[in-house]
Amino acid sequence: MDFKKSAVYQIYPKSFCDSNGDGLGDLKGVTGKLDYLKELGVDYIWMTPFFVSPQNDNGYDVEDYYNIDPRYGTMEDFEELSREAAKRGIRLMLDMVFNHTSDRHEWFQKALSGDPKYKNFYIFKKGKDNGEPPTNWESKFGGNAWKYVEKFDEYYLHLFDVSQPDLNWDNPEVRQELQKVIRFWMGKGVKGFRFDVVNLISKDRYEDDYEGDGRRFYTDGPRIHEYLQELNAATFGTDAEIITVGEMSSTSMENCYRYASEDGRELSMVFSFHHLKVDFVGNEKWVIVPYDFQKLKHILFDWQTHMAEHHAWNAVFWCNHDQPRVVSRFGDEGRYWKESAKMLGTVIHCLRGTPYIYQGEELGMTNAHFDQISQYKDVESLNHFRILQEKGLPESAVYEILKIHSRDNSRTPMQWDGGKYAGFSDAEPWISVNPNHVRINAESEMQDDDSIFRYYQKLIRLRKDYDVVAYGDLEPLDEKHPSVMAYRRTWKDQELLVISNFYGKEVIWDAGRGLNGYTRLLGNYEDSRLNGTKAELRPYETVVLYRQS
Ligand code: TEU
Repeated sequence: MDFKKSAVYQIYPKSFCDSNGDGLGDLKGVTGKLDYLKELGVDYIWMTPFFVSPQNDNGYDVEDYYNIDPRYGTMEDFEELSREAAKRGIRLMLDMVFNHTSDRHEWFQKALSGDPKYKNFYIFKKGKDNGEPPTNWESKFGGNAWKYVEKFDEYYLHLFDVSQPDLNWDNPEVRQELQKVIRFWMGKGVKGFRFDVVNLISKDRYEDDYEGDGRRFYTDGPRIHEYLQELNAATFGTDAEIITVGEMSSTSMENCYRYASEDGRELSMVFSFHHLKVDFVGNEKWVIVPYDFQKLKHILFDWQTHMAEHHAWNAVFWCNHDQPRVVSRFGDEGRYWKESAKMLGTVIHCLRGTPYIYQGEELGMTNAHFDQISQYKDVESLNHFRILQEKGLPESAVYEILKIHSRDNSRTPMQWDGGKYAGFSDAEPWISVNPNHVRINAESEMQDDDSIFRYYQKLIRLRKDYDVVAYGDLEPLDEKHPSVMAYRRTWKDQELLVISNFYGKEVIWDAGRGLNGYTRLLGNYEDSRLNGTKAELRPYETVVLYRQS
């Protein structure tokens, strides 16, 4: 399967579909929805971790890489899912969390018991003479990144939660153990792997960071390419059918040229996040500022053109289980809900790269807007609820921030129908259902020919039908325009024009060239108003034009 023509659908199993009435989604739930995914037209399903885990970070804290958490089902359930998916031409992509384990992992338990072999699986260091932790690095989830262990009078590093100790990749035994994990799942026929925060595995100097939170000392570290090439050669690199994607935290484009180079020595493609920080202040996410549209375009275009120049491949996306819902973020979840959801989908799906759809995005699911702390489940949100108040923010202001930035916004149950628990479960779900499920749900989307779901089907199809969508180069058009994002893709004799209005106001966009002679492939209004060199765009209007010379 050509990954350049494929679309990947991300499933957060805990929130997708509950088959056994315990309020938690599970593997059988996913199997039961394969026909839905086939109808959508996706080629791969990326499943976030369902391995044995205490679930402090919803499975990104792995206790056992070889077994399935009983809350999600059994190995038989996994095998059934894999078989049933294959019957429908869908492949599975598993999520490998290799930067850290759970503190309940056998390796860490042995480390804590004092076994030197396993202590060297993790990163233990002495504190400073003044009694402070080894460095001032901050955990991504808030607070210092080191935890003191009295027994050793040492600290261990945890870039994420305190229950997620970082593995020591400089130890070859760790690397070999992790290779075994990949080979095990390859043996089960898995044809895709996503590597969690994989550019953080090569730590460099353990020094205080006086300019930032420490990330420059552990991001895209000195041995990162060596480690990825080794992993590739020892595992998935032996099977040309396998596709891989690396989640690259605060990465640089120069490194991504190598991570995702077409030479195939490292990974097939990368997720980068710079375009999703345009509503932050620098790296600070816990603030409320309008998103910077110019910056958004600039970053997307920059990555598009430079990655192509360097023969490297992007994963293209707006949404995942860590991001707020895009229609609430860059669209209009109210009056122009449908138009803006379709426009945003169009922008991503017509870019150069493999598109990823996060569960519910194809229904136009919106942010949760929770306003009680009991509704929040995410460790990062719960930590910041406290941290922001300690900084002096009133509780009401903290809620306003969480409503915009919390990862729980994307983790509410999938909205299958308008029933009590949205058709997700018969029991009360682990996290509240968004009340708008009575209006926004798969059942009603499937019945409407003009729905967001039907539109996503077309977007996925476009990439398969038109080589220019899959392979074409990209050229930004009128880059500085205040409200329109436009680009041209070209491939051999094919040309595609994608013109999108990101705002709720009509605008006339001057293409500077004739718009005649193109066929309209897709748009989110009944027709398109093109006149000579001008496109008249209604609120959130998008249009995809095609021509073959
Ligand atoms: O996320 C990595 C990561 O750094 C961010 O997504 C982070 O959670 C967020 O931006 C902080 O504001 C990956 C997983 O996708 C995430 O779910 C895990 O919690 C994290 O790694 C740890 O494994």
